[in-house]
Amino acid sequence: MRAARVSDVAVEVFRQAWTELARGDTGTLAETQLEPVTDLDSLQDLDPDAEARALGRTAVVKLNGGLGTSMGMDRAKSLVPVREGRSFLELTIDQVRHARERSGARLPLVLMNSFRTREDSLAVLAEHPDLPVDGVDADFLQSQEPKLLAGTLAPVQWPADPDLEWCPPGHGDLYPALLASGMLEQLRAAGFRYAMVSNSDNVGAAPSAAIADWFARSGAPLAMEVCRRTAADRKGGHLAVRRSDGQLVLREKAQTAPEDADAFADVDRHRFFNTNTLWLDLDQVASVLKERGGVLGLPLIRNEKTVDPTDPTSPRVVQVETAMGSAIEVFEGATAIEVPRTRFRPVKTTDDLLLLRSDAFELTDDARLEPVVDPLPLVTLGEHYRTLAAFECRFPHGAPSLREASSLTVEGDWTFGAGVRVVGDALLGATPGARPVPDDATVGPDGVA
Ligand code: UPG
Repeated sequence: MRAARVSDVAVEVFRQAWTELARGDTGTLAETQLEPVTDLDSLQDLDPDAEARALGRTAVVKLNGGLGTSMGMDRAKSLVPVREGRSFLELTIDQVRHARERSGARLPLVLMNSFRTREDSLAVLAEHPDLPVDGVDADFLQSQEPKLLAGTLAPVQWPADPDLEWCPPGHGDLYPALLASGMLEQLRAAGFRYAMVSNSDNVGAAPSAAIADWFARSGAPLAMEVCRRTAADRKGGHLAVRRSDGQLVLREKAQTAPEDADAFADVDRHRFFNTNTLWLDLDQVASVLKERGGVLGLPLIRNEKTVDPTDPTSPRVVQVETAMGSAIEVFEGATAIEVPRTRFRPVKTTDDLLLLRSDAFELTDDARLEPVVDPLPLVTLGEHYRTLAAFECRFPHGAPSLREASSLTVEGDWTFGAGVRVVGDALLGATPGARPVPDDATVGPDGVA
């Protein structure tokens, strides 16, 4: 097995997780233990011209350790071009720059990288010499942990590619990695009291003076940005109140017992889901982490995969992960704020990417992507478009116009020409082989017109 350098804190976190896994702990949260969350502060009620004092003490942290595996990628998803040739990471850089100009805040941009994403991402940051802030590094590295054989929970051996014996431990690693890397102390020593942490593919999570001001006034150690759930969000984790002590908790689908499946999916009862944008008070986080030796004991997520994700016949392994948002149950007094959907624009699939690249969105001067139609069309691309590479080949001229579409469903293998317009509930049916959508064609309910 390839040796890896891992901090003492990370070893301890992994040791405890392994013990729980071996005991078969499930970390289920029963509906009977929970109350719904009914009343939250809302960004809409805050003063949009809030003072920028708290933002001036805030660092922007992007979770950048994951590979875009859901889109068949083996590098950081944040490097995918989204608009006008600019990647998620470049849009983030522009957002930070704009917020600095508007507010005068120093706003360092710090990436949490994994060993697989570091080099490429730092190369992009290096192209922006105005970006670094004195005394703050551009990134810190998250830990890595052994993949475990599904039968025995022993570390897997994979001499064909020893790098594949290791994986990142999920974004819940943020806390031990902030501590072990020294980034937590570095930020505090440079005068930063708060951090806004978000997914690197969420271009909606721009720096906000109003939320920073609200968070500083709340005195809470941690706040989660949540959105109102709709029927389409039934799968995502939801916020709830723990009956025993009134603490906010996050319940993910994996933590729901089968008999509670209906309650979990009830978006009128459990009305808010986690956008995975968190605000942290670094002083309070530091004191809790130090008290607990860096081990927060976050609920485990057990992921079963094959050691080589591209080879379904390779041995089955377990990857133990934790989620950053589940720390809401650990920090006493943690809170949440309701934000509009504009702060949540995730790209989990090529369907999401096509929509963001299309004229259904406009790039604003401050590098946010705003929808120009309501509701947005529902895009469902079939299996031919699942990986980023396959998707790019089939849209060589960029996205078609989706402004006049209610939905676009593509069942067959269609390659789009230039200037294509999609209207109404458009359908491109199954095809025996590859088919073109000609330049300047209109696609509607009856296919290509
Ligand atoms: N990431 C890391 N390190 C890891 C794993 C992931 O930095 O070890 C990053 C990844 O690059 C991405 C972010 O974390 O930027 C989120 O990861 P992703 O796999 O895209 O999201 P999920 O873990 O599926 O879901 C998270 C929350 C969930 C929330 C959702 C919103 O756990 O509660 O609803 O984000 O998109």
